[in-house]
Amino acid sequence: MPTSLLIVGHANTGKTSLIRTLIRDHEFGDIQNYSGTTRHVEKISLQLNDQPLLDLIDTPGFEDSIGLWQTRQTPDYASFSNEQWLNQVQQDTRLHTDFEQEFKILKQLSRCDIILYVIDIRQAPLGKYLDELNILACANKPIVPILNFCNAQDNYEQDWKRYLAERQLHAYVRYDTVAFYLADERKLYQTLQSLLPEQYDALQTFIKQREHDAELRLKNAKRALAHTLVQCATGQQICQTQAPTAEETYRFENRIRQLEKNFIKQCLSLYAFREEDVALDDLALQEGQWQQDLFDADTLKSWGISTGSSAAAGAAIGAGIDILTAGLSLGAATTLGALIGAGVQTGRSFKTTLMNKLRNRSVLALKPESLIALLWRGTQLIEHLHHRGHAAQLAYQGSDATAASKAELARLEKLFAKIGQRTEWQGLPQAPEHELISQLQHEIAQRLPENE
Ligand SMILES: Nc1nc2c(ncn2[C@@H]2O[C@H](COP(=O)(O)OP(=O)(O)OP(=O)(O)O)[C@@H](O)[C@H]2O)c(=O)[nH]1
Ligand SMILES: [Mg+2]
Repeated sequence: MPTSLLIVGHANTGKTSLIRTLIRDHEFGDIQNYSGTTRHVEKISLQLNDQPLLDLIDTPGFEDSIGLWQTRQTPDYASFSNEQWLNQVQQDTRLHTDFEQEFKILKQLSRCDIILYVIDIRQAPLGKYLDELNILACANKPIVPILNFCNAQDNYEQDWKRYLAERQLHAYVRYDTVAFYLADERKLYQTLQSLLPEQYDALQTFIKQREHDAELRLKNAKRALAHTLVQCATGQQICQTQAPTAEETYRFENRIRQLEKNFIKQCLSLYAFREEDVALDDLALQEGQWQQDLFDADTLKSWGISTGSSAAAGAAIGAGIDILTAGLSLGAATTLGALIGAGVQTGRSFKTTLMNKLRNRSVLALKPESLIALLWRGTQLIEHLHHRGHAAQLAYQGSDATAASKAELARLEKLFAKIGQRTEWQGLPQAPEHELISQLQHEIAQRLPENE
């Protein structure tokens, strides 16, 4: 039998949000920034090995706990025990209209195993909340207070803790359903473990599984980013003219943006979010962020041909096929082969053909600066999704915080320049095993915190 957790609290404290975050599903229930959103009791289960382990029961919020608790003091119920009052008051048809929502909660109280009392700690512990706890205590069930909105700057956390301690409620859990932390969730399940000794092992397995799932999501997201960066870095586009046409440039830019969009889609799917949860502007690509001239000294340098000037570069190419092929990585040689529409060959005819072809061609390739921007955008997105609760309602629009040292920038530029030469990695289904890829993975990992 699954353990049944009754999620209760004042209206609008985040009860439905808590359930969405725990089940990692934004479809559950309805969430609004006003009271009285949930009007009916609704149940959903957290599973372990395809079996329900914990039933989460959402309830409408308390609206008039003060009025309801006053009935406890009336002569009708004076001689009753708390539990008797709880059962009898629900039968009183005169009260049904006044306490319609409260009675839905009371009905569940006798059926549940543990009560999770959700508190909006931006509110001080006032009388109405205290009466909610008085009412809940009548059920003689364990109560776990959830201090929700714990990331809100102005809050009454200390007051609530003091007040809860006075009621012997020491095992509270801090939470924020919008900014999610695995450690908060773990604390919740550990608290349940202490209350449910017979479920200890199952809950332990469940905690481990949640941690493992989170680790896997992070690992796969990092891997997808590395793959995307490699595809962006190595995706050179050969143009039919000396300077790329507007159409060729558009096609190139579009391809890069599409690669980033695919990465975002992969992450959304990994973290079970919807497309509307992320609203990132298109990557800004301005002219000059890619290399256009084959005789550009930098372009040739990145292909392993060292020259003093563009003119010298042209001369260097003309100087002999040996210089060209000797200095080239396999990737660059493949690109040259593709340029002349043939495989990589040697010999005089190749040199002549190559010279003629190169003079009338250009190559579009993303520059390291743009790849660094892609790396930052990617790691920021992963970090956001890793900590995004499924109750969050605002779309992620990116972040500007990209503090990087000069040394880091130089290191990344160098790394991307090297990866860019590996055009043989273009189109591979995943980044290959290689020292450069390990370095890239290390750079990504450095910008992302450990799984927490
Ligand atoms: N920033 C922040 N917002 C939250 C948090 N929890 C809930 N909210 C917001 O608070 C509002 C109310 O959340 P709900 O989950 O609908 O609250 P509820 O307790 O189920 O409300 P009722 O069903 O009306 O009783 C929504 O706008 C949520 O986005 C939180 O931890 N942090
Ligand atoms: Mg609700």
